[in-house]
Amino acid sequence: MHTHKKIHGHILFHHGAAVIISILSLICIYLPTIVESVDIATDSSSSSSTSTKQHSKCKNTVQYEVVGTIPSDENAFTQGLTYGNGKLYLSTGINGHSTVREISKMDGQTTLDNIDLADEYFGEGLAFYKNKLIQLTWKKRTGFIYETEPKLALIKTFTFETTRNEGWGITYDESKKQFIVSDGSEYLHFWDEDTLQETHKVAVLDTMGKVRNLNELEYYDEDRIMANKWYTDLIYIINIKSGQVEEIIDFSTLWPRSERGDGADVFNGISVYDNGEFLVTGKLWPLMYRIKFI
Ligand SMILES: [Ca+2]
Repeated sequence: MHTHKKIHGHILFHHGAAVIISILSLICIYLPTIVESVDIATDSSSSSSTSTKQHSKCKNTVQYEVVGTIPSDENAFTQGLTYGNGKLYLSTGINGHSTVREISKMDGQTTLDNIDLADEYFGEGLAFYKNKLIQLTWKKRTGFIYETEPKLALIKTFTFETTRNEGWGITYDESKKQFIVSDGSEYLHFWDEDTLQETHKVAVLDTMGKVRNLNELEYYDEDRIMANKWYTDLIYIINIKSGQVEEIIDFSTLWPRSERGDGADVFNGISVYDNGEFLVTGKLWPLMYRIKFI
């Protein structure tokens, strides 16, 4: 679920560890029971989401380091983060607060351009492609396409269907001229770039079975995407042909939950950035983190 936190006014905790270089090894990740207990996928065709099973992944190959931070708007309920043509774009959620905006790539608190969504829409995933942006909304089966030059402007409204008929994350796969869409179910949905129609969908599986609640997405390479898993501090690297989870990267020490206070919501938001870096952040977080995989 996306709405259990309200927009907050202030975060009390100083982000003291932000500039410390952090190198984390991925060993085997065992999610605590509490993480699985909040899994909200409701597809009654499977009971896999309701167990207290432990996920494990032991490839032990992906590490990251924090190479810097960028201030972020701590009132932004980050649902989509994307980068293109040297510009950084953000989609925010919550009815009445949803936006698509260009933010300064040096200071995410500075909004350079902004469009408010109508109150009925809850903004979700966002992806840059061909100097345009595509934005999903959560439950209205509605998406928007914007031109980005010379400024943000709505050029198309479209409707869509997914397994759960929700919009969560979206990313663009230029190599195949397609969008990849998550909706909280275990499926990745593949949409033709031009028609915005689904061409196929692929179930995401790890060693324990179906993986649900994949939230913000980011293209990784021709074979793989990255996904925040909702309500965890994990990023999954997923093979888009097989649906297999190839890696799970643990970001739980990036900004530990014990330091976040009541204002900040969950880890969410991934985007490519300059110089082979990625940006990661969370909903209502005061910082974005520049990271490199090593
Ligand atoms: Ca993204």
